[in-house]
Amino acid sequence: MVHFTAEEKAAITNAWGKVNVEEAGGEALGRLLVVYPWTQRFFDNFGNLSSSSAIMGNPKVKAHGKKVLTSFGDAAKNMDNLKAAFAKLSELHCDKLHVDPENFRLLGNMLDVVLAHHFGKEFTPELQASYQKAVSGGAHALAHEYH
Ligand code: HNI
Repeated sequence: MVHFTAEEKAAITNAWGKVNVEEAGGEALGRLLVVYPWTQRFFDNFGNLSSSSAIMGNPKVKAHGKKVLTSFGDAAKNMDNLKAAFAKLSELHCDKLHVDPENFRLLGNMLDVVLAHHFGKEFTPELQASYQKAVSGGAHALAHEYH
């Protein structure tokens, strides 16, 4: 299980407070659908995904990205027990949605890109490393209830 030092927790929480979850969520999910187009098959009820501009401007992508990132942020308040924080969502993504957990890692990479854009020079290697740990911990926890 991932363990976070007090410094890492503080850095993550502090930086997260500056993230515009609505914007970053839509951007990260949009990028996932553009860069890894096979992930579009989970969202065939989202309407027009025919080009990168259609995807990035699609209101359903934005709304769903916000939902995903909001729940990610809520779980991040529970860094000492990500497994418990994500147990219900893990079951949902496994049993109902059948999302291959590899996709959590891909989305995490996209979030990394979005945060790097957003923070610029403030996204120091230390902060990025803390985030990567949080994202991979989250991805791991989300995959935990898979069977
Ligand atoms: Ni995910 C629904 C959280 C990654 C495909 N997802 C949700 C919901 C939350 C959520 C919250 C809404 C649940 C509800 O309605 O009760 N998803 C998360 C989190 C991550 C994640 C925290 C990773 C950080 N989901 C992914 C990925 C995919 C994905 C990587 C596919 C590539 N999720 C879905 C789909 C739905 C979904 C599909 C249902 C969408 C719909 O039709 O409403």
